[in-house]
Amino acid sequence: MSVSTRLMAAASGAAVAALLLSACSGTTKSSNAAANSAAPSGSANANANAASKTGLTVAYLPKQVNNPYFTISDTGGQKVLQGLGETYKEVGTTSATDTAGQANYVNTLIQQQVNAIVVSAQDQNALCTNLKQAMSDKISVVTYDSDTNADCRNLFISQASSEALGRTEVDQLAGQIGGSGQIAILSAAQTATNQNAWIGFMKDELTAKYPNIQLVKIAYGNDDAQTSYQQTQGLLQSYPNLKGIISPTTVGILAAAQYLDGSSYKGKVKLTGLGTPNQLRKYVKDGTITAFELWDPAKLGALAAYAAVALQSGQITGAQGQTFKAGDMGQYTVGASGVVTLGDPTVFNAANIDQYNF
Ligand code: RAM
Repeated sequence: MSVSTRLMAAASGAAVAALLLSACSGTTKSSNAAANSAAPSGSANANANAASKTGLTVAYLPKQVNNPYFTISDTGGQKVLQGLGETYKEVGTTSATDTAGQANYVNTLIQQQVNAIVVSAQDQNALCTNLKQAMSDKISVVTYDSDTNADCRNLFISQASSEALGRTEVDQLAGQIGGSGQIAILSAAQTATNQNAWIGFMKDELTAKYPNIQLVKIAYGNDDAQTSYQQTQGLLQSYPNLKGIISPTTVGILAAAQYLDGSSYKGKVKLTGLGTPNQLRKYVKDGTITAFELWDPAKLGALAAYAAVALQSGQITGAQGQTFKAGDMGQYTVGASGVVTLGDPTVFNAANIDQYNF
């Protein structure tokens, strides 16, 4: 089923089942040298049948630690790691725009000689020097959720195709506003690799398919609830004819929903984007939001954990075509540029949202 077909089905409320595409602080390690000895990340040779190592320390460094989305994703990673006999830890900044802070955390993890770093980058370039140092120290570097430049990590665990996410969000909103009028985007941080990739495809989709829709502004709420709320308010004040907002961030869409819900724009200005079902259920039920989408963050964190262990165990090195097992999630293949894709996102609406609990 094509992306546009899927979205038309979503807009009409029909064929919901067809949309449910399968997506669906620890301690410092003590035996780094032993754990690293047979698993040179980045080398050409992988042994898919090598035994998985135990006793590894895998550190998660999300964009920000106080964001419920990352609590879900990292808890997913923690469960996998504990089940495999590894040690999990999570560190990170409370702000999603503290790139210097994120780089400092990488340095600390290098000093602690963790075996792997799983990181959602606040900025595509800012961590590169530090992450390259980590890799040269034989620490496996797995980006998840938000990538760095490809040469700064071993693998990127991507939540879904960036192109599909960007285009489907535009198609969602276009269907809801009747294909014409002014729209805005409420994003996260201006440097966020993932949001910027999605926005690039949103622009493409608008140009290709919707000549009567004008993107009047991209606002940045920095994945901060208050800033996102104020930016939403500002959009409505500056553009009184605004028909809709796309917010491709769980923090942004929640803040925008809260603002719209308490305003005279509720139900009139359409809102879609990426959010968690538990945070947005109320707004779907009261008519503030018709439909939005997301992947299961816990599965994203879990897949990153399996990938980190596979790298450290020498089962993969990050080269295209290599495969690794991800427990009951099945087998995954490394794609071009070291990207492993989790799957297709799910579109949530009034008909299916109660089936999800995250
Ligand atoms: C926020 C973050 C994260 C993004 C989700 C959709 O929690 O910006 O990086 O993937 O939204």
